Amino acid sequence: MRPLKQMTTSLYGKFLILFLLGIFTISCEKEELNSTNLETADASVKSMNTVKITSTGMNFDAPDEIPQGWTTFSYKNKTSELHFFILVKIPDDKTLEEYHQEVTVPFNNYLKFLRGEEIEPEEMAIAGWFFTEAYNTGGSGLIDPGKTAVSSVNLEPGNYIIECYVKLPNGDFHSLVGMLDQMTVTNEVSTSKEPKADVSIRIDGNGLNLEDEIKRPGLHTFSVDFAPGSTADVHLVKIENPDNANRELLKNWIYWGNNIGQTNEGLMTPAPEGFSFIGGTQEFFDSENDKRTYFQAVLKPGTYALVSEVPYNIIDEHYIEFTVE
Ligand SMILES: [Cu+2]
Repeated sequence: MRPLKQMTTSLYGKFLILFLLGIFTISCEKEELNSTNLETADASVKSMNTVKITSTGMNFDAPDEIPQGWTTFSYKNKTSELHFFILVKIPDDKTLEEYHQEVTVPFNNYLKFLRGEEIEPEEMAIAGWFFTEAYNTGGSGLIDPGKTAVSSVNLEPGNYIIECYVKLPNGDFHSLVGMLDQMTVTNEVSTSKEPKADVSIRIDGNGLNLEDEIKRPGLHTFSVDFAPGSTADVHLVKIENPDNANRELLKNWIYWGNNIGQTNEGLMTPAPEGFSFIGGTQEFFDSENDKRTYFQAVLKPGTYALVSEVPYNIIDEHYIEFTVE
């Protein structure tokens, strides 16, 4: 969920549609690789400083409190559906219930409105504080059922929401039906160190830039630098049959606001076939400073794409393929 300040600092925030309609004014340090056959870093991160998050259904099982500083999240998707998690830093006095009632429910109603349902304006009035006082601070990329996504972020003390907004086949956000949790980052300082990367990605006004060649299979740690104001994230996708794959299906599906009300609506499951989602990182938004996150993945020989959740009209600047030999 992208706050207004992101939209005002970027011409194409993830929530540009909301802005245009203007109806919301009311408002790892130590990893072990068990097997080179692993598609992701499943079970590869065994560190005392790793924070585990697990989904067993439409839920998040996460700690209530973690220390501040560098944190590596191991997000295990033990469901039969595709998910991700995003961390949203919210004001200290806001509760999980308030976020649900004042952000998740009206946002979900807004989607229904865009699909042509009759919704009263007050039913889709997202709270103003969400646009001015909440911002995204990392999380995982999309991760397939049975897989684990590993991502790292440097967190400040505060009040955080954990959320997934993939959509059910009926159009409802996963966050509406339980994929919403709250976590406090305390003043205690994590002993974790910043990860070391072997692949660098940068996201800026030119899009998604891959700054290193990736050729060898095995475990890789990706750093992702976000230029000030950047709202694009990174998802790592394996293209199972590169000669036949329909990339257009993926490029249309990857953004929540694409094709609303149509059969190929963005982020609505099932995802297009032929693509395996194996992690990545959500963006860390800052209007003034560069921010960096990390993610890990185990690559096998094959063709992969790095792609951001951005509207279709700018997807080509946010889409890069590479081949592991
Ligand atoms: Cu989900």
